[in-house]
Amino acid sequence: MLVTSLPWRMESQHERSADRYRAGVLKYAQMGYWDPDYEPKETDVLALFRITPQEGVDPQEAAAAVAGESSTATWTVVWTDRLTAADVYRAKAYKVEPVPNSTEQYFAYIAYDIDLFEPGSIANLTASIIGNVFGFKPLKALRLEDMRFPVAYVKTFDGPPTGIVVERERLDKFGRPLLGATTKPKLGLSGRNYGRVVYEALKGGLDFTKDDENINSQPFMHWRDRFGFVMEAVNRASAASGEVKGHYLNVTGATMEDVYERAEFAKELGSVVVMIDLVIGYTAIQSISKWARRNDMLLHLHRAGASTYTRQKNHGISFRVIAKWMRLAGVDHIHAGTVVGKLEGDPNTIRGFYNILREPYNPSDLESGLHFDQDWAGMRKVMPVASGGIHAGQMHQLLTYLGDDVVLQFGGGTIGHPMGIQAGAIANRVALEAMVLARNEGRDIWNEGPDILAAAARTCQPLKAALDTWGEVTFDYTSTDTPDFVPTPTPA
Ligand code: RUB
Repeated sequence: MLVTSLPWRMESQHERSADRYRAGVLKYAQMGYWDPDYEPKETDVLALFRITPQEGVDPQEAAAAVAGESSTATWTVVWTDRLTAADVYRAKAYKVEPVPNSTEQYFAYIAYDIDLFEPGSIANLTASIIGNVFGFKPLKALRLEDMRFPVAYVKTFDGPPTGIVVERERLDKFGRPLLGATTKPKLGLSGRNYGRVVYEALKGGLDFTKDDENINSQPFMHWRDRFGFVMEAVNRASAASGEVKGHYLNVTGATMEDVYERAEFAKELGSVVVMIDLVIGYTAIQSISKWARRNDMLLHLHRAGASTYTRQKNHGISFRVIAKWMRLAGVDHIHAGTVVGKLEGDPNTIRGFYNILREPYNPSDLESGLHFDQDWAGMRKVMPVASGGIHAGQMHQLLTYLGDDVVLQFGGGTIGHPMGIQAGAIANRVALEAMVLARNEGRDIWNEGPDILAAAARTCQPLKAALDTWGEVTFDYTSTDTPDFVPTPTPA
């Protein structure tokens, strides 16, 4: 028996057993990937998976397999484990429990030693945690529900280049949500017409306008044309209103060279913000984040593509994990849901996302889907962006659900206004200011919201027209991505 005085080389029971390293196939649990006695260390990275084992597969073995395949294991015993600190490097599934109200799903808790991960690299983290394991045959489905990052690991990332506090200082805007609009139609406008839309929306009272996720450099409008006309519009609207304004110039491109070239041009033109799409990938996001930090630029992230793997509860990755990765990777804005708009958004689940982005510390809170305590160790905060099918008539709900540190972004709800784009922006600004004032005066905006809006509309024709057009529009569908732990209502 190999004995050494170094604790990391202490041999476990698994290693001591004569059969452990005999060539052939062992269960993952027997290889040491299931350890119900393991107590996670403060420095461990923790992951919670929702596993759906195939019929006849024991849940603990399935959890062990996930731990194995997302850390050091393969399907058969390899003697080369013994050349490593295998007991340390082996991830440990340490708890498995049935998912409430489900007969076939289980929550599997897995601990990973911090040394398994390259410091400051989302690409490296994800290559382990979501690398191979999602295609593993003994599982019908697998979802990464949540992660806990130890402070020692959090500190290896720079986080958001700007953060909420500094963003507000740069913009000189406090005490209310920021307002934005996505330029519509999504595709097809020429540079000059695009600039007109931006000018009207900003002049009417919005703080930001935004490129859509799929606007890059198409034949109808090359990126340089767009950037030039947009910045002319931003500058004119700022001069006319006396406010700092911005337009998220989407610098997404086919290569990193394109991304940098576009970002540099945005900077030369004096933009305060650039935008990227999630689809550019984690390494590209971290690269442009470092660029944004060096250049005092806000970095807006549109989560294009995320719903393909975040929405369904049985397989994929919860958006709460993407939100954590993106805070570490370092973005200043991220789309995180509206609750009331056209896109997926259970109120409790969205609250969890917003807390991840905005709080210095997240205590575990099962009702909002937060399974672990997460200490952000002073990392800057990300401004969530609420966007997708929202309009002025929902202002009381938006303010109640989402609070002040958020960008409320009305695309169709600005540009589709019957009196024009500027009127659409005025309607949103007046609705917001009326609602913030009412809240600050102590009124119950949840219940009195429609009256507060109606009163403001009596002296604001654009708001009246917005309410007449969209006031009744709702998107009442059952949410897909809901928390598993919600309180049982107590009978009265
Ligand atoms: C907004 C829009 C955005 C979505 C993306 O347009 O289409 O791309 O916000 O979704 P509109 P999410 O305001 O006209 O609906 O923000 O949830 O990622």
